[in-house]
Amino acid sequence: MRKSLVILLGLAFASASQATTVLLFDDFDGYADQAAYAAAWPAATVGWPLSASTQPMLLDTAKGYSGTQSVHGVCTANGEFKSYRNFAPTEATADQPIAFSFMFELEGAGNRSYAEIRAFDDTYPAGGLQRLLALGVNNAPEPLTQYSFRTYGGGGDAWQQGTVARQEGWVELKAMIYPDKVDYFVDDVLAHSSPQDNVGIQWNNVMLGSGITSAGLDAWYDDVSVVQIPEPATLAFLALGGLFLVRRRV
Ligand SMILES: [Ca+2]
Repeated sequence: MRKSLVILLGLAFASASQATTVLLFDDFDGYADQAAYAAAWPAATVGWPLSASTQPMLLDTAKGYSGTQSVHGVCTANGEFKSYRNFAPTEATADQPIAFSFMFELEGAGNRSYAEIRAFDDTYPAGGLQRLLALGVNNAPEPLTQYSFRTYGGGGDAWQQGTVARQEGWVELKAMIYPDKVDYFVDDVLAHSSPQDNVGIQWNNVMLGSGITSAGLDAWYDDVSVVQIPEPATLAFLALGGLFLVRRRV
């Protein structure tokens, strides 16, 4: 039985690693210079009512949560500093939700710095926007002391301030996307939850930076990640399947 248990645990871990799909990950430590970064994360268009962005975010060696590099940018005027990257279109299901996360550090006072995950009905910049989730800080609603979350489309509740206060240093912001809701976390503490109908929605894009004036606030981004992960119930089912196989063989 003990041997079976060891094999079972092994199968469970194997199932977990096989079932987790990395859709996008970047620690920004592999780029030799700004041009190399900009080739992977081009400038993105800033939406209504603003004009097109003229430059991507800035690669910097001043600090990194991982390694020595991250990206940032202070927007002194609308239309500055916003980067995008596309990934394979993927739907969040009940068994396999999508986790979008990144490390985030605020520097100075102000608002409107965030990263987004989006779903377009074609590959950006083509296609229409279907869903948008933003995580960071925003200048509404009051109070402006919390990390902020925007849930756009599918019955989402727009910009809201979460329950976790802004703080100095790096924090992990994460959105867990399900077919019927989005849960937002700050360092794994649930900070907000919004309903959202995501059935049939294919997520396919990440945006770094707001691209709109931040009143001097700088924000740093590192370890940007989009993964599709199996829920514990799915893992348990896979583990039971593994146990069944083991028992058949002994
Ligand atoms: Ca890094």
